[in-house]
Amino acid sequence: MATAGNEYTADNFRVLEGLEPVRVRPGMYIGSTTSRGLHHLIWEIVDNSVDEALGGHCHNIVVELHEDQVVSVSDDGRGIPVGTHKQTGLSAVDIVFTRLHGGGKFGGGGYKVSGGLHGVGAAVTNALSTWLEADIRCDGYCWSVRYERGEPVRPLARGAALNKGAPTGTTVRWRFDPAIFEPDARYSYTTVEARLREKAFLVKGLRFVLRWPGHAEKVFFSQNGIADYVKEIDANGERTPVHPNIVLLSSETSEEPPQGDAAVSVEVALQWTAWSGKTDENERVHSFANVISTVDGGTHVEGLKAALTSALNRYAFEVGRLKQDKKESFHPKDIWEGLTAAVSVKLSDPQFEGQTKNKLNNSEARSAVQSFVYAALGEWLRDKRYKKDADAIVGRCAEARESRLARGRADTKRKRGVFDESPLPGKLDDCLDNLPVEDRELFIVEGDSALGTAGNARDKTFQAVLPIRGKILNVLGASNDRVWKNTEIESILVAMGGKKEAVGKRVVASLDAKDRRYGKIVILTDADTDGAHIANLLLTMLYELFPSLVAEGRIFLARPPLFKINLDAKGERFVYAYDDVERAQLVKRHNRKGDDVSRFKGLGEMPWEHLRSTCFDVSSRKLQQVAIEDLTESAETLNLIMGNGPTAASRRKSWLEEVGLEVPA
Ligand code: TSJ
Repeated sequence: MATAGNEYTADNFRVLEGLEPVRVRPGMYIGSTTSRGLHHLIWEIVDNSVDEALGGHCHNIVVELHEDQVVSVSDDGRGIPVGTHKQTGLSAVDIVFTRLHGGGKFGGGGYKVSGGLHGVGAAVTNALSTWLEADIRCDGYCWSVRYERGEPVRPLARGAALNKGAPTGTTVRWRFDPAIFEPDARYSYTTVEARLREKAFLVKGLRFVLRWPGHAEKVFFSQNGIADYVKEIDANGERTPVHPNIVLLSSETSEEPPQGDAAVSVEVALQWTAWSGKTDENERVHSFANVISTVDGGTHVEGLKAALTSALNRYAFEVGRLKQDKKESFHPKDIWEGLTAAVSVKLSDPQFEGQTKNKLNNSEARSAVQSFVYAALGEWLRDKRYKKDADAIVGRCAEARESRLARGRADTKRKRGVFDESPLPGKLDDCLDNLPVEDRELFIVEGDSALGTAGNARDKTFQAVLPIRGKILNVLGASNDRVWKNTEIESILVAMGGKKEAVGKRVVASLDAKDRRYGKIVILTDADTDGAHIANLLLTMLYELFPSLVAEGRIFLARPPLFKINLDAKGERFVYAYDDVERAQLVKRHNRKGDDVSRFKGLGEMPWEHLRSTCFDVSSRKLQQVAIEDLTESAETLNLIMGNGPTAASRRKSWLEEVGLEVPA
């Protein structure tokens, strides 16, 4: 994607580091020295050719396994530049193969959009190979170079002249160093095949050829890009589409790269399928950033989820499938349930986070996907040609919604004996199961309407959400019988992994450490007086039922802000205020006017981005740990605070102030 006037020459390569660190710590660069790590040697080289293809300069890539585990990758691109770098006297080729961060991806010039782990790929493959050779066909000649264990042994040399009209391109061959890898590390046909297939779907018009001993030559080429990909995932998963036309939305309108720093190109393919009896959503939403698979999703997937929810809700209202006046709406779950999707973004500076760098972190990707998909899907749904598809899609979401509601009703209505093994409450929007209990968090949120916002704001990998309706029972003073008839208390108990136990004639809650389902319990209520009261009742209930959780410091209060004060006209810079006093102070301090302030009505109406950063995102939120002193030593004193009587009001006030809640009127 080098543009005119932005000539890409050897001088654009910046020189940083040598290769010793790669041989000393290969795991840092390729993840591991098992077969899995071995494949990185291929990916790093192939990604260079894919980048060339993304720029529109290459259309064919051949990957071949030869005798003795030698691999070659060949493309018909422009050829790695063979000129010499003025300052260092090194050829661009040497820099690509012997310097970390020496690729064209760094330091200006070169590609706007680029894949590859860190842009150090070719050097890493070279460092971990007993030998590596490159042939470069460009500038009328075939040039070649050879390295051994990363060191140049045959500097770049001009060879035979190319025939007139002969294609340009690059071929790289290497033998991995057995001293680096585990003794049984081997390349796998199926692994390479799957990767090339995936890449072909992501770069329309790019053709891969795979040659592998014992297998027929295979070609990967996709006419319809990720729409074909989605079709194939469903075919393999034996799922039945509920509409014939796959939704394909693409923001790429021309071959030209998008302009501007934050330009993000977005391509999305969507297909809803019938209920398969499984909720395997992780398998079904595939995401990519710069043609790199982001297995753990990230901002682009969050943007997609938010956009689908709002676009489909809006359309369902328009066509009368949901009744707005009855407060009917799709929960993100309803839309996700039957969905197979691929989302592919291309952006100029992808940030990957997490241990395995499999999650996209750029916030501009979230907003780009969200606004593009919201608009484009809205248009698609209203397009007469897709009327039948649109109806089927909304019908599928409505079906998911109805069955979710039915499950919820069945759950709360079911008359259960006190000692039944209770299934998890239907209202619980649980987190994924694969983390230690200590890392899991349960958010008890006020009101079903907050569920949607909280559902978007949380990180599903470790944050579960349980909505609680209305005023919760004040357990102090309530009879044992009444406590256990309360369905909200019951759901909290069950969600947390607790059980009911008979002690004499009373029923008490028990929560064995081994049954516990969450390490932290967070109470999240509206930032108003009602919310404070509900938080208060919940705390009392938790302390009464599970005193040890308070003692262990596992209970927290989240504080959603009440106001957002814009610091510029667009509201891109802003501060939060948590009460009227703070609002007034901040408005004054920042020299703002009253109309720079917006008030969040309740959790349900708050844009989820704000809820995320203040209450869910561990890097920015401020939770308040509830200490036992806050709750006083015993339920007796608590009773004083919660109960009636002459001093109750003032005690309640001082306690609430201490734990940072607003005082209920
Ligand atoms: F990994 C690798 F670097 F060794 C490698 C690079 C391996 C393979 C198989 C291909 C490639 C590669 C590099 N193919 N195509 C390119 N293109 C460039 O490096 C290139 C060519 C021309 C210009 C220009 O602006 O004129 C810029 C670049 C980055």
